[in-house]
Amino acid sequence: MNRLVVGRLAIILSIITIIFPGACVQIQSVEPEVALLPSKLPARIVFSSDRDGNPEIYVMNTDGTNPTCLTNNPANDWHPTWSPDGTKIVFDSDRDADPELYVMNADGTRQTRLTHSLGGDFLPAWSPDGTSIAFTSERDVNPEIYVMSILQGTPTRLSYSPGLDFCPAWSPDGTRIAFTSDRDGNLEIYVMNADGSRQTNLTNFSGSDSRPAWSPDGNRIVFASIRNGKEQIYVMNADGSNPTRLTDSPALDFYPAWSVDGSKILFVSTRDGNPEIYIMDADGSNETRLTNDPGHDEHPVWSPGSAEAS
Ligand SMILES: [Ca+2]
Ligand SMILES: [Ca+2]
Ligand SMILES: [Ca+2]
Ligand SMILES: [Ca+2]
Repeated sequence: MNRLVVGRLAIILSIITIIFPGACVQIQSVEPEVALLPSKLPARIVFSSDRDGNPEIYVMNTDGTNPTCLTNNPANDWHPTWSPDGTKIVFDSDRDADPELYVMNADGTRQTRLTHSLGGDFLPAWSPDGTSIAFTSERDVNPEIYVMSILQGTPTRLSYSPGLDFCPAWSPDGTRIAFTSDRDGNLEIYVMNADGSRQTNLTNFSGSDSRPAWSPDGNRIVFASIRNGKEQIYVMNADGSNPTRLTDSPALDFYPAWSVDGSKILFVSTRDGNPEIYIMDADGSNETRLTNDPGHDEHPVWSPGSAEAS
């Protein structure tokens, strides 16, 4: 499914380039409302699903029960993730023409647009200290990684490669950002300092490697890779060493994400006919399906602050 993201980026890139050459950028500042204390809220999984006709943002309990729709918009509402205190969800939506970032309370109220760029803005990731949101944008034509201050709303461009640069993921200490880039010929996992310096690749395989996510202790990165013929879930040390395959399904496995205590990994798989969300132990054992509907259930992210299922 990372390939679908890339395809989507490429398609929108073409459209934006044709319609909005030299597109200007205007950013709306955001009220700083994120508390930095650990969440006392029960653990939830946020995800996107088109089970009701078009992509919307949902939350469910960590055992898959009580799925609840938070958005109700004919547009594509995608790529949700949590604020560090679990009280807010940031996501992207094309409800106002091209994809922009939006934030809402964790119950779906107060949906507020964050970006006003004429290029698509995608795949947000909230910094661990709550002050910034990293994201992917086509505002400068080519997909690049940006980081935007919550206080000032001013984005800073972090990548400058002619290839695809997307899917930023913060290290738990906030000092580094992992991301995906094809700057060296095919999709690899890269890491950089949070200011964009020292961009280096962690993977170097001919197949696509994408969608990095740091373990809560910062020691490992889980990712999706096609290095063995079909997309599966892998984990490696944070320095790129010891890549290890975790899933071996007959279908595609992608979009991995850690539980807040690092003991579990969420992922999406098509093994049962359409994209569903699964959970497994961090060593790849005990794979369990959490969703069961004909729609595309994707982008699962575990809420911060609580390890217990509600
Ligand atoms: Ca929608
Ligand atoms: Ca680029
Ligand atoms: Ca690769
Ligand atoms: Ca499904």
